[in-house]
Amino acid sequence: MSEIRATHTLALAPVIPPASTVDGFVQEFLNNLNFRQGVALSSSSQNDRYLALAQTVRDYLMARWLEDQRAQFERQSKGVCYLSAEYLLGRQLDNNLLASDLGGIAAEAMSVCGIDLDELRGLEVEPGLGNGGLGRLAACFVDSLATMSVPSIGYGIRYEYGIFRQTFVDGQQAEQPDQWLALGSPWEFPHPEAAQIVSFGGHTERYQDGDVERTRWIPAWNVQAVPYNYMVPGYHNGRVNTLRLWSAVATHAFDLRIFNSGDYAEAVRAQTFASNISKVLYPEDSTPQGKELRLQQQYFFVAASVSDFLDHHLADGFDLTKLPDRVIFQLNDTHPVIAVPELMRVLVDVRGLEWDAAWEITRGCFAYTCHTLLPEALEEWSVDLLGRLLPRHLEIIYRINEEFLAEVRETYGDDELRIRNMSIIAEHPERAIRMAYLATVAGAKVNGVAELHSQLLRDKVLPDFAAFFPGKFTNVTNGVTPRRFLRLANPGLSSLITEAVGPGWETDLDRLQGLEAYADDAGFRTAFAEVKAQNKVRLRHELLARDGLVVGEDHLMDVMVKRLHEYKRQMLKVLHIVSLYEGIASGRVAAAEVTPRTFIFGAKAAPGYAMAKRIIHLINAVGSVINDDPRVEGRLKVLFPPNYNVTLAERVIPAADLSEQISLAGKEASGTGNMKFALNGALTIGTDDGANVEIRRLVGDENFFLFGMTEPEVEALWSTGYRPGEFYQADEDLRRALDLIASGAFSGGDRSTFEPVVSNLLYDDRFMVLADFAEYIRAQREVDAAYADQDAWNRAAILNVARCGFFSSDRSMRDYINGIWHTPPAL
Ligand code: B1H
Repeated sequence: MSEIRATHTLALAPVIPPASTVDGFVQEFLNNLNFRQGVALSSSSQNDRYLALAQTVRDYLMARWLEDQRAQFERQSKGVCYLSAEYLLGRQLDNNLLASDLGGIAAEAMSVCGIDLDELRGLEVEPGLGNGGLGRLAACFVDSLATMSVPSIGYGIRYEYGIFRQTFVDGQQAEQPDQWLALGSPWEFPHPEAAQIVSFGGHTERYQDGDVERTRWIPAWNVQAVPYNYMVPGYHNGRVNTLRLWSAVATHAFDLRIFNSGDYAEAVRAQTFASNISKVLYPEDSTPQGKELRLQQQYFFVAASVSDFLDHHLADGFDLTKLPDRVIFQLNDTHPVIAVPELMRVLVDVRGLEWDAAWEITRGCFAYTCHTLLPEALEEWSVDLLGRLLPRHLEIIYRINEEFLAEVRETYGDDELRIRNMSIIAEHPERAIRMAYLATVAGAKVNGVAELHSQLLRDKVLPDFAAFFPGKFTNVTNGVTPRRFLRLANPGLSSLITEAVGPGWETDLDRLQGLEAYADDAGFRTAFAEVKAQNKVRLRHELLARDGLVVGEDHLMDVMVKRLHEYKRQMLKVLHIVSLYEGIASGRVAAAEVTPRTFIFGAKAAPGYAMAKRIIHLINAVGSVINDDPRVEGRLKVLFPPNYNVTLAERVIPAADLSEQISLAGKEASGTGNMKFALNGALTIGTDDGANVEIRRLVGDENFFLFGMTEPEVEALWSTGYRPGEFYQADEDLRRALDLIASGAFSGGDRSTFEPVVSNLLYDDRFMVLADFAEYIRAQREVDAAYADQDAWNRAAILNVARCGFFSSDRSMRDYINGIWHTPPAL
């Protein structure tokens, strides 16, 4: 009896965080080192120390985390479930120290223990559970939601291997597995007791339930989805939200037929393959491959997430018809869209609701964000595959489509062409489910990620849907978290900003406007330039230590970092570099006349994307020739540090003078790197594409280097017939640059190495590199001229910072809340 009472009392006792003092921190750290790592300080490895430090930071956050989970459950107010197959989190230690305001105490505590905090920082392997912008956006959003105290859960997949580690072998990309979990993962909390069972395959049956006919799914196999919780601390607000990532584990319900046949090993093998589901992130950014395992991943995580929410977050006896007032599932692109038929299945088959009532609920619970316009990126699943893996879901999709098309007929009559165009089922080249259409039909709202993109989505990609669903389409321009990408990444600039506009801008980025007045203050400009110079020195040290690369001193830092894709046009940048080099090498231009520039590339190519990999090879080849040619006199450097990731971004972006955002107009949905650069005081050279449009409008034409065709001009050129060869013939600089590549100058005389790149540009050039070349070179000359006047340049850079507060992901979250989610203000 007394034992029970004791336990009961303990359960009610608040969790006490360690004392927020250096002593308190040291004590907790040593406890963790001793009792969790099982080592003494004197004999601990750096990894032990890193793990114990991480555990200590966690301990400080724990009380708030547990309290926020409890309060969120009790309040039962409307919250957000962000469904994303990717979260590109970046390192956690520094972010969590910053959010909890423990940085100072931790640094002192480590020095008391004779430990260099910087060294421990360097040990953390970032969780790279995403490909690029889409995954990083999800990470910025959960950061903002926590900072704004919005009740929300991020759901995703705990890939055992995140985005591959890139190395270069003879200048060519090689991929290594990303073993981010190998040395322990102190930021996660597994909860096997909260596992969900996720089923696949099999068939469906009808049965009578009283006088209603119902359907049941008889699956063929199951996996367990085990959740791992991650803390998402808000910035200085004591709030800790949750990111819940699912890991696949075999169920131990052996297939009895195989088991009874005596083949024990086969029975085990058949089961262990289940754990492959969360094994690896698909490394294709923008070109989904339609692989069966990928559909398994998608269904796996959304089925687990939907059930998790319904089972564990709703009060007892919750009236499911009220679900749209309780939760919104935000679909991060089409990857989680299979959640739509899954919720229908659960409501109808499991919870016994009528179809119409269930559809009413479902339509109120989802909203869809589209992140692309590239036709090849719009996911479709073959009916054959989907029917085999998820037979019940296929039936549900058919019925959704049937009823939807009946409504379309009611409006437009038997307009068969329109009906074929709007059908969720494509008929050619094979019957397939158009996931974007399914999301659009089901979603309460559909949004693009920048103004231009949302407009093209509405007018070009889904015009029939926009006409049919007036008011459904909207825009939310992307944003980035100022905590990670300004405060953490650029402490020098952060201090300057705080001195100028006072504290608090980290959570109210519009206050950067206060910098505007300082653009005309010569003292401030000098201080600003000094910060940029220091950031360049920091990058110089980093690249030397990391990769043995040498950044040019006092160079203009010209940076293009993003996934390697033809539409992003790294080739345009290469042609500019080769053109500058050709001028010097041919003796037409004196090296001394060239603005000293270091070109920095960072880019991973999808492993199966041959052209992208050739372009990587070419960049490296161009770099090794130019960097070693004495005629260049060290005035041009081409550096390509391998394995660009969030950690490297945090070093490179603050050091940049020039941000390259040069995609073909109409192709880059938004871009978010462009925002990070501008906020760190780089000027942009860019096309009228994605969020560049909004950046330029805000910073002003005179503080932005615009070039290239607009989207309507691109369309016009296509429709009149684009012949890249004509541009080649007409432009001598272009001819010289391309000819130099074709000559084998960058491949030891071998003309075949880069021939496919050159002929692709000459004879195909889908992304119109040659058409925009002349304008790009013109704009780069303007850059050189502008950079010659350092004072004016710094002024423009300061204005970029001052005018880009709009691009905080906090603002994006406010736009989602006001325009899409309608969640009540958080307490
Ligand atoms: C973006 C993707 C993407 N758009 C398929 N689409 C993927 C598509 O694994 N896949 O198959 C992975 C990623 N990623 C990016 O989203 C856009 O290209 C950027 O312009 C945008 O800024 C970013 C965030 O909205």
